[in-house]
Amino acid sequence: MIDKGALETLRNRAIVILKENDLGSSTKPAPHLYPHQWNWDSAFIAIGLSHFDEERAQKEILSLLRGQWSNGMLPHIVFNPHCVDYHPGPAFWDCSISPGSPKDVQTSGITQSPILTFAVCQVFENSKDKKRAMEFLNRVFPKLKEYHRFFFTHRDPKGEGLAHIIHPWESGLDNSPRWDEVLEHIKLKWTPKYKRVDTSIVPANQRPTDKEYDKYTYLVELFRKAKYNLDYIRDKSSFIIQPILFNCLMYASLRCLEQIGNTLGEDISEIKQWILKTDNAINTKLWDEDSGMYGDYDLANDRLIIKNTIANFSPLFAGLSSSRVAASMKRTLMSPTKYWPDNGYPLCSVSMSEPEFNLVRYWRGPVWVNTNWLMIKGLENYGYHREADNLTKKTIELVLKSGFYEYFNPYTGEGYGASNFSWSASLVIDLIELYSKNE
Ligand code: 9WN
Repeated sequence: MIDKGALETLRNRAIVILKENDLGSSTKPAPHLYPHQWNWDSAFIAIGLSHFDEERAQKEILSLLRGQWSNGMLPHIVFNPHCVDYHPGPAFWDCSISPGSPKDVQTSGITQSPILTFAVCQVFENSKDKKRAMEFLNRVFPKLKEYHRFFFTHRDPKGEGLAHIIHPWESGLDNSPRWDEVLEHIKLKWTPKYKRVDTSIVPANQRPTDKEYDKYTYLVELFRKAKYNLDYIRDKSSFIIQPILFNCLMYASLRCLEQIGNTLGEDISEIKQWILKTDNAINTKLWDEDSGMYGDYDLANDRLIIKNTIANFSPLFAGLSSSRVAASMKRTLMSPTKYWPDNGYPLCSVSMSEPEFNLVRYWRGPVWVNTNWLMIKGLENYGYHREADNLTKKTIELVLKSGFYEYFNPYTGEGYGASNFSWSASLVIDLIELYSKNE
């Protein structure tokens, strides 16, 4: 059992970090490395904020919604006008060339894994002032519905119930080995011109490689040339993927959108149809019976990508797997040769059994607090309370030992990437709440 005093000190420290990273109505993910507002970060951050400042949690979400495009898309970054040294910044994205971009705020031209509506539900549930929270729901519901409609209208041209992404940054798991082969196949028709800022803040061996950054930047240049026209991009680009994690978060968010609609007495028939379609598609198109694993569908090359990484287990979070499959996923997550190293810290972001497994490099092996949090919720969904408690405890112990880092070495617990990372702070607040209830 973790000492109560230690938990309280940790919680207070987490609150201080969120206050230090507060930009007024949004929170930067980290002091230097990420000086703007990010989409799924703000969703995770709002969940933590809702435990001690529900008004500020609502503000976080409203701030992100300011960046909504006319087609419903919520961008992956809403830029902070006071910060100029980030690549790629607003001038590089140059989103004003698209008639659909918002006029009064600058944003990136892509989206990110959709956990926002799930976060809105959590913020509502945790609120004490229900009258104010109902007003908040009323205000955000139409925007959230447009946001979800965007995926079905613009990211699912064949009406399969699965959304596709057009850039690794949209996944949030940027340099995951899941897309190595797809990126390898992208031949650069010109050399992208840019200067990396990230590797002057964080050691280069903890970040994506220059080769990967060339591809990331090249894709942004391609989108800019296409004036962010999604039909054109789908036609010209070879990075068009239907990821399991993205779609599971979308599904969980849709369930919450349905719940919000019910609470407000809104018509939810369209939302119900979206839910049904996505549920079927995840368990057919993204499931591989031979390997017993979920995967990402590579639309450009018409094949299912099977790689043993943490994303595969996101159907637990969405509650989309049968209990047989959930039991097998739980065993894999607990395995000391895959995700839960003996005498180390769970969960590796890539299975130790994969050749690409790396202890330090970003999304290629290190432990992340947000993916642990997703898995804790997923294990809870299937009644694996003991395992969920154990993972909660291990995650809190990791942060107690090393601090609120962005990611951690699964063998030693050493912290990597940005320090004082906002979602590590906010989700630890949520986990402490859970842990204290269960003890
Ligand atoms: C690019 C902000 C974001 C997270 C992503 C994480 C990282 C950016 C980067 O930081 O991505 O969007 O510069 O590497 O991969 O999940 O949202 O914390």
